Amino acid sequence: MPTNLPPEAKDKWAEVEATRNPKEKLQRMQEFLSLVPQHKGTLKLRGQIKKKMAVLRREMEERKQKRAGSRSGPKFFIEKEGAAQVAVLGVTNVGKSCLLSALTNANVLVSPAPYTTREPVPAVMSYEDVQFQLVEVPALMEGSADGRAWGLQSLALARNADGLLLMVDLASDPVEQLRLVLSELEKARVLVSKPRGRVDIDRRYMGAGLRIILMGKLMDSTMREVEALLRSYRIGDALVKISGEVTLDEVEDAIFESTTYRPAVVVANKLDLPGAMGGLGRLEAFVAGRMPVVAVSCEKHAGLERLGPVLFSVLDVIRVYTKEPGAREASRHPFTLRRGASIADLARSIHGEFVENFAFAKVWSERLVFSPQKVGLGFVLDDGDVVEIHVR
Ligand SMILES: Nc1nc2c(ncn2[C@@H]2O[C@H](COP(=O)(O)OP(=O)(O)OP(=O)(O)O)[C@@H](O)[C@H]2O)c(=O)[nH]1
Ligand SMILES: [Mg+2]
Repeated sequence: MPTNLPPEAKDKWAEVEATRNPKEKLQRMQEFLSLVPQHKGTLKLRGQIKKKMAVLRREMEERKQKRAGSRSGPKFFIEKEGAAQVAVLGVTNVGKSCLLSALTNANVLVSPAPYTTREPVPAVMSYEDVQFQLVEVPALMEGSADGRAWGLQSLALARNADGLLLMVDLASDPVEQLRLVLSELEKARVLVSKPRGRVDIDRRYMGAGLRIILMGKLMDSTMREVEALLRSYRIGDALVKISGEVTLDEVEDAIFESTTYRPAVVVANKLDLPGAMGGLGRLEAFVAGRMPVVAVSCEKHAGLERLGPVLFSVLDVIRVYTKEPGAREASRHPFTLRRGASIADLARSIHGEFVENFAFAKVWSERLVFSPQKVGLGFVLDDGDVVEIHVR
């Protein structure tokens, strides 16, 4: 539904974007909200802005605490490690800690009391020669996305992760639990199904001009209308990339906040409890193939062996083995990259100098007609490739 904002509101949003000082920004956002008409078409937008304001308020508070020298509560940012960071999400008591304790050597407290885990817990899970970092995220609940309890920080963790494990308890209405988690994620602009299209608005310095690159298809508008919409929000200096299938509403959404896509796997836990099989049937019907569903019992260590391969495939991880020029065999420890990575990405993850002084690379692979093949930085790698990099 279109928002049809009055011009004053659009002008005000341009002011919000131009304001750096958090306190003033908050003030302008409040003014913006008062200019947004209260009808169904603006419901989502108003929610979004309120959330942004809540985030800003919390950031200001944290900064204040830091300045005052007090320990500013639990640490919610987790440095990435391994091939990918995977956030373990769910309502309370579904067995998130139990999963970590079954798969990793993390020191976590598993307990029937609700809301036991109150800060994120990182741990490393190995699958063949790949390491995934699992992060137990403090439980989500109704209202997390509106700032209830530690909800905003938990959702920020999900947004920052490379993939998600959405965990439910098969013995207590798993469909309702999953619905809640998906709805809080959606409010935080995190999608678990690949969107049909995407809009990236990269704001540029004054005078840069407005450039729109259409790599996909506009479903209900013309380029001229897209440009008019952007200009009505005073966006005159930006690089806008549109890929896939995109509607005009989605362009407008992107002006306020971008949506991110995170691949997800549903972990259906407590398969050992009575009634779990019925729950699993209803859950699978609800998910309807949108994401893989892995049924497990963390307590009985059952079904867990499927998680590694499923994560490997949804996260599109590939393993590449490097070889020193002249050596007879490749290193047994692979570099892990995401699908689509090129020789340049590999070179960068070994050492920055490898890109600067790159001469050529040789690749051994069964998918090539001849091995080794001499390739350049742009060559796209695949799982199992053996690569030898030559520098000048
Ligand atoms: N029967 C059964 N109980 C389980 C299983 N996994 C976890 N539990 C129990 O469920 C309760 C909650 O487990 P936790 O791992 O602490 O759950 P959590 O999701 O980390 O919960 P919070 O951190 O409190 O939000 C504990 O009493 C566990 O023993 C399982 O596979 N089967
Ligand atoms: Mg826990």
